[in-house]
Amino acid sequence: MTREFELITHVLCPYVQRSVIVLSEKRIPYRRTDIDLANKPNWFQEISPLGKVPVLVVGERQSLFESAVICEYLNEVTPGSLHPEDPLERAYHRAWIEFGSSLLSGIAQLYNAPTLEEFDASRNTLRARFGQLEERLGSGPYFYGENFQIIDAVYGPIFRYFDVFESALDLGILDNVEKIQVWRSHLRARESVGQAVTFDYPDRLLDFVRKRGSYMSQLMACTDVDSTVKRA
Ligand SMILES: N[C@@H](CCC(=O)N[C@@H](CS)C(=O)NCC(=O)O)C(=O)O
Repeated sequence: MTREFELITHVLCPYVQRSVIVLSEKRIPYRRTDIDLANKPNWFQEISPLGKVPVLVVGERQSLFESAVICEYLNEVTPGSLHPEDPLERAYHRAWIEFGSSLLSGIAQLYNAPTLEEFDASRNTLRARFGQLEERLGSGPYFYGENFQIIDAVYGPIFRYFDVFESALDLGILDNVEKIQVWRSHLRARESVGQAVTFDYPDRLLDFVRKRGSYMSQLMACTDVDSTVKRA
């Protein structure tokens, strides 16, 4: 493969993590450039029509945006596939990848919710959504059995939010979803998933949430002392 890849990223972005995981699973060499989303460089505005990361710069020619598109492209231009062969199965995976994006929106609603009522509503919606997902899961260890697929690259970063949040708070969102818990633990142990973030990601994420000025920020402030002890 002669193409050169550069991935434009942000340290906390779960959509970036998907692309990083696929790059890693397919052993594709690339350069990573982190940007500050609060202070986007001019060159970034030119290559990202929606002003969002990730963006994959391919050679000198073209930039791709939208993480799902980036993952599919990377999968197609390298040997082997991280998608099922059967078109219907593949479409099914794409549908549940989209579901994963809606879970990410739900997680953002949770940590941004300004009041207890809105926080509870977001929590209940997430609980119900994970319940729907649980019903679709087989015997694992991954979504599609033994083979790690793009869909696993999508859910690894979703479950990572809960690894971090649960180190500080008892959210009770994933309490009664046993198959998800098994899937989650396999994804947590997967090298590509673990290495998609920096070692200080948990602290950065907790710090980010604490500064939202949201209901969850307040909850975290209340448990700060406990969680410091718990995580020490
Ligand atoms: N649908 C997009 C979503 C990407 C996205 O929302 N990225 C966020 C960071 S996680 C972003 O760049 N937001 C722009 C901003 O914060 O200004 C994708 O899958 O790539």
